[in-house]
Amino acid sequence: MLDAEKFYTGISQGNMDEVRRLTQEALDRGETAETILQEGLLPAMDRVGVQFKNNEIYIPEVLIASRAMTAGTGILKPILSKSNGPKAAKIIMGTVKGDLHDIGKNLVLMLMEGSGFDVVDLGVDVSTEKFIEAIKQHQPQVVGMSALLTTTMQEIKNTLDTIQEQGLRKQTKVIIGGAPVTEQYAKKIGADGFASDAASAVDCVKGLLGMR
Ligand code: B12
Repeated sequence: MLDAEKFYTGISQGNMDEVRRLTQEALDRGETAETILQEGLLPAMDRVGVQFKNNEIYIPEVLIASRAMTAGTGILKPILSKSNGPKAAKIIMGTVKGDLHDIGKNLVLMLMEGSGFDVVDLGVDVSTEKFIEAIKQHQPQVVGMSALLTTTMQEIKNTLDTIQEQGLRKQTKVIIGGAPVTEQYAKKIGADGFASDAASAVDCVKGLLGMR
């Protein structure tokens, strides 16, 4: 059993060493990386998110909590992104312009990599121009865009429209996600796929590429 409370304490206090230790200890006990993520790290970050929303904590606390979260996911990365066999397809992904949130995007990329995809991480605050340039350079089968702010969601549409205008949609499927993004929004702007979490994102891409 995972002690979710300990993960919460470590993350909320920004204690990177403690979160690394708890993560490693759970792995050593035989817990799977998925369980540690779903029952330890993610619920802790959710609680931090609620406190942030309620103005009980502020940006500096959220920032140190997200660093501690990343310390934990860093331990899981080699496991989540380990895959055998040939690369399935190429996927590039970035967080849209004006948006610096990357924990969710990074998780999606880790699981994609672990499912055999060749991944290219464009980072955060990625402009439409940078997405277009990267599509031309890498020729990916899938482009992923992440947005965590209602104010930056519009950037997804702007970039999608430009990808369309430049005739790059024929070769590239576009999937989108992030806390404020919904299936309905994805449909409205004409994206090929949406997923609310990293595991569903892998399923969504496999479906789009006819791999299921
Ligand atoms: C951590 C955090 C931060 C950190 C980010 C650190 C980092 N390296 O990412 C810091 C402190 C920098 C930050 C800053 C800000 N933040 Co902030 N932040 C959060 C917080 C608490 C957690 C986000 C997170 O990492 N969640 C965990 C991950 C795993 O979940 P996720 O991102 O949703 O990703 C999953 C899915 O959405 C999906 N997914 C994600 N991307 C993609 C992409 C694709 C293609 C697919 C298919 C799926 C997918 O899969 C992921 C894995 O399961 C949220 C609260 C919340 N509950 O979301 C607020 C939140 C997103 N932030 C918020 C705000 C307002 C801000 C600031 C504007 C605050 C300010 N006043 O300055 C700034 C903006 C900075 C900027 N320009 O981006 C608001 C947004 C409100 C809104 N609706 O617009 C939130 C919702 C908090 C709140 N309730 O008020 N933040």
